[in-house]
Amino acid sequence: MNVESLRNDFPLLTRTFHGKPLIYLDSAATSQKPTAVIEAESEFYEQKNANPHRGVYALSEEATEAYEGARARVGRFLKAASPDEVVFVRGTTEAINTVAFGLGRSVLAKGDRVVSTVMEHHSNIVPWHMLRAAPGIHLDFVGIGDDGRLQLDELDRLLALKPKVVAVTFVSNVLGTVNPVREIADRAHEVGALVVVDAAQAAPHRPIDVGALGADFLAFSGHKTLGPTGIGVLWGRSELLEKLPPSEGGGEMIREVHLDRVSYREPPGRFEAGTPNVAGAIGLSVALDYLEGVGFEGLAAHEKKLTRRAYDRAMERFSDRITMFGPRPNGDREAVLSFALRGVHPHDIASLLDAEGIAIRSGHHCAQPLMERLGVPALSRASPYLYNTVDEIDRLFEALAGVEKVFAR
Ligand code: C6P
Repeated sequence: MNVESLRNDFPLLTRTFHGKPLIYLDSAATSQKPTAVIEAESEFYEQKNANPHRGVYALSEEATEAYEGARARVGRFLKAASPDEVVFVRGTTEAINTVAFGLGRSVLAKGDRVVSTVMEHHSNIVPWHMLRAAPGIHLDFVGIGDDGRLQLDELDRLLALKPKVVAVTFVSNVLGTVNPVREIADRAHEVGALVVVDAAQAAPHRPIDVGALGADFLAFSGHKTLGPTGIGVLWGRSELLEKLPPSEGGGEMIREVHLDRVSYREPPGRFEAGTPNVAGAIGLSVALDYLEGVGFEGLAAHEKKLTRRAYDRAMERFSDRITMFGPRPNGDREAVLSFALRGVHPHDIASLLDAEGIAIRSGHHCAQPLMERLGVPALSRASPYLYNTVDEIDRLFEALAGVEKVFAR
């Protein structure tokens, strides 16, 4: 993987802020986009724009073909049994809401249990929370150990209560922990639970094989995976999607509408009410081409190197004045680097780094239960990706040393 030449594919990385070249370290929030993705979106609008599935004229048929081609591309990315298992949605949030509310109106009844974990993003907690009111489910959470990994013995204890659903993130957006999804799915299936996997932070970094993972439903967002905003994917096993009631009603998702009754199309159309984000779907398919063209093996090696460098620099410069969260750098983890610097609030860190052209995120990272578990109000988070260099990691830690000095005065 040649990072220097690959950076030329990302026009935004040439920007400067406050007179300094941008060092973008917030890819877990959203990735930057390669020119190929940006051009694919504008090419759709310049050449193919029409409402898919509606017109019988040639232009609409081209739009339909491009949209369905994108679906097939995503299907191959996920190693889905069929493109019909791929539902286009706005992002991970909409995907999990679609599953939660669909199950809430079909599989789940009052008193049923759903198991999630304390390391989830709010989008894999709040929809389930909402089902506490109706149909009236119980929600249980698997905790984490001090090593930032799920306590699987606790999962076993909760599985003994026979939950109907286990909803788990593949990779934590705060800790970088990679959860053993296959093992969790096997244990969940033994008690008959459905397994919902949040792959928002996994899809950008590792190949996904939904069958090998043992998932029943899986969600990811295009914008974290080099693709456009406003497009994401809900994948579901065919026989489960067929039984899932839609959460939204409207155009194109129906088979027949009468004044006294309505029937729905087969999946995936049933879950795509209204005019879809065709340009976004095409952009996403090109993003996946780009990502697979780079190659996940090279990407993993590069991210490992950046993670290792960050830990080394953190220890050299700050020793026990810095706390790095999540599993140790040599284990199976992603390059999501959350940290706390003694005596400095994360928001001050992010603001002072911004003055150096460095973009990191600070806050609760939409994971308040995890912040509570870690005993912190907020954290700083640097999340490098394929276009970041070792030099940028060094500059992050140099700038952090400057921040520390400001607060030592
Ligand atoms: N995390 C972050 O900075 P949406 O917003 O729907 O594309 O993705 C939601 C989501 C779901 N699950 C996980 C694990 C996530 O990390 C995210 C988004 C961003 O960490 C924005 S809060």
